[in-house]
Amino acid sequence: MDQDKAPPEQAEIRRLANALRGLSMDAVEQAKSGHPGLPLGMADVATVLFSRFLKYDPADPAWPDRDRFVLSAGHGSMLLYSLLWLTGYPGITLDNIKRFRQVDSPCAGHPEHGHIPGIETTTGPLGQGIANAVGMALAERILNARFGDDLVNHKTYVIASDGDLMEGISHEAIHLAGHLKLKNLVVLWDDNNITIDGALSLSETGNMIERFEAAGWRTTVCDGHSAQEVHRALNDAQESELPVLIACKTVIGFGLPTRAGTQKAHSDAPGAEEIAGAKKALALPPEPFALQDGVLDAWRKIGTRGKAVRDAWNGRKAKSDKAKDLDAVLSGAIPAELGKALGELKAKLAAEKPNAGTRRTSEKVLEVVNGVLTTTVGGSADLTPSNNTKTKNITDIKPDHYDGRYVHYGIREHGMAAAMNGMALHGGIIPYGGTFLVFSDYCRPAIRLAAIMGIRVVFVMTHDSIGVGEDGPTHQPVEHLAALRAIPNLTVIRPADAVETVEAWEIALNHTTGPSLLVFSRQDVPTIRPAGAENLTAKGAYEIAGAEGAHVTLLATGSEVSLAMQARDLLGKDGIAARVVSMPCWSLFEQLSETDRDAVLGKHTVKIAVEAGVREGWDRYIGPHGRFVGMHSFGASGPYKDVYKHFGLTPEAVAAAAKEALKAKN
Ligand SMILES: Cc1ncc(C[n+]2csc(CCOP(=O)(O)OP(=O)(O)O)c2C)c(N)n1
Ligand SMILES: [Mg+2]
Repeated sequence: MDQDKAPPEQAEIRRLANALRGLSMDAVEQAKSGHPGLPLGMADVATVLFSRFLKYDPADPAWPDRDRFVLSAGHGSMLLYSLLWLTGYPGITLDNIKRFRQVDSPCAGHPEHGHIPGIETTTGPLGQGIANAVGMALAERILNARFGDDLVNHKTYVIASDGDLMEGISHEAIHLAGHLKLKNLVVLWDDNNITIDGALSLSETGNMIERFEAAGWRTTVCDGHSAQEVHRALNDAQESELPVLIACKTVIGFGLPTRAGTQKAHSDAPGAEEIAGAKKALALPPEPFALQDGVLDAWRKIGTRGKAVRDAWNGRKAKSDKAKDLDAVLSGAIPAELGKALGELKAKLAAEKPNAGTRRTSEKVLEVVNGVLTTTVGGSADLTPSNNTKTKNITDIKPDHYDGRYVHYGIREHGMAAAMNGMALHGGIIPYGGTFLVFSDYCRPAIRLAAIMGIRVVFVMTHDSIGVGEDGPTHQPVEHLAALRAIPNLTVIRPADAVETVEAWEIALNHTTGPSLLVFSRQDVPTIRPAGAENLTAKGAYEIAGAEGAHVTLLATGSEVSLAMQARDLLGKDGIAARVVSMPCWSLFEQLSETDRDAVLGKHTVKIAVEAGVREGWDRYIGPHGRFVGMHSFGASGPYKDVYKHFGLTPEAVAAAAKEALKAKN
């Protein structure tokens, strides 16, 4: 913020920073676990940032035009908790800090979004935070293009450690940010030359500065313990046309008498002697959690410096004719109009009965979605024509041109998924992005974090089985559905046909407390579901074809529902009444009452599950007398119909399994 152009006094910054240091080391000591090294090392940098540059107001932590601060190196969580408490954020007390890392404290081992206002994202898995920040910075540019500098103009600051920048995801994130020229992104690298195993030289010889420059960043180096140098670097970053890396040369565990500068400072309680020595050196009171006189007041005053800026923003917003639109966009609300439009599409598709890959129907749905909503931002990790994620009514986002709604993420699945998380966290955007289901493994850590955080992100995963065909086992997911269903709070939906595809999108867009992962087929599937206003996919599972006096229930998902329908016909010809249950979403099904679940599953029938994936999870539904027809190995290369036959995924095999199960039971 420009009222703070004058460089700060070293002594004043150090005094403030030492409060962060004192709280951090005492909390770790008390918990007998945690990571003191980063908070002690980066305290001076963080103090300059929070006292001179960062735009925030603890009185309104969710103020939309605030700068975002991401502690990518989440192990240094005590730095963030100390900053939040000292600057006066609600939702955190000194008592919480004293109970750092205890189950009743919001001050968890690593920062968790939602625990305390001001924790912009959940970090800890190294590299995720910096990639989230790329998404936040991109979201800011997109909204800036729409609402202008008066309403949207803020920065995203990141503290990243050596580990953050060594992780592969950082490569994807850094290059994406450089390519897109995200000038409002500033990374403060804790350049301390230490990781857990010891000196960085054990595992790294590359030149980080050159690496960032090669990716299109502006770089600078500063002494992370010099208030003036940090101030100069941050000041220079303000008007950059490129994303900025500031290498902050620091001493890990700054102040600890014997551990400073060594890997011993990274984690663990330093012990009474180290702490006593550090407190003496830093002129801190010896008692645990005690602060120097006047320091809390000074920090609280710092916490009020954003108020005037926020007031000015509120003033501009009050006068703006875009205010209403901005509020609507930031609310994340889905207009009722969408339900109507999707209902019409559903009726149309049910009447037309397309024989098409669900990925193709998904594009049709998206065409409607992107026409009604203005907040969806799509993308793909270089599989746009295969994922069918780009619709004709949206245009590309390009460097310096952020008024589009489609991101070419490049072949960067992990970076894409984490950037989508960042966009969702920023607010004002509903991100969706695609790749092949088999490469969900490349996104998995970010998907998991989206689920932990409970944010609305839509992962589009096409080419969902051996139905991929000729590309062979490397491209044919078999274990992925099971692996993704195992992630708590992730809504995995594998629609059977065009009608369920519409319903799946409707669920995903309206689901605001967690990510959804939509699984679409490459190969054509017939439309089975008749028209009907009710979203049956939202039940998780339902009877799609009944049978009078059924002895057998065929449970299937996705493309195997039509296979089960054919098996049902075969069984019918042999006088065996079989019903078919489509199970597009297990986690939604689990939310039904036991009675409803029993009714859908057909409690007294023999159950046969059919899915072109591994068996894991299905036993819960088929019970001891059931059979599973699916994959028991990786797939194979060949035309997809031949591959299905090769692995015994045929209507005949399903019918035979049903007969065998019936015989064994009777
Ligand atoms: C993806 C991931 N791998 C491993 C870890 C465990 N871990 C935590 S910090 C760290 C590296 C420590 O070095 P650095 O990032 O430089 O942090 P510093 O010790 O300087 O604070 C590791 C391997 C992790 N948190 N995330
Ligand atoms: Mg380090």
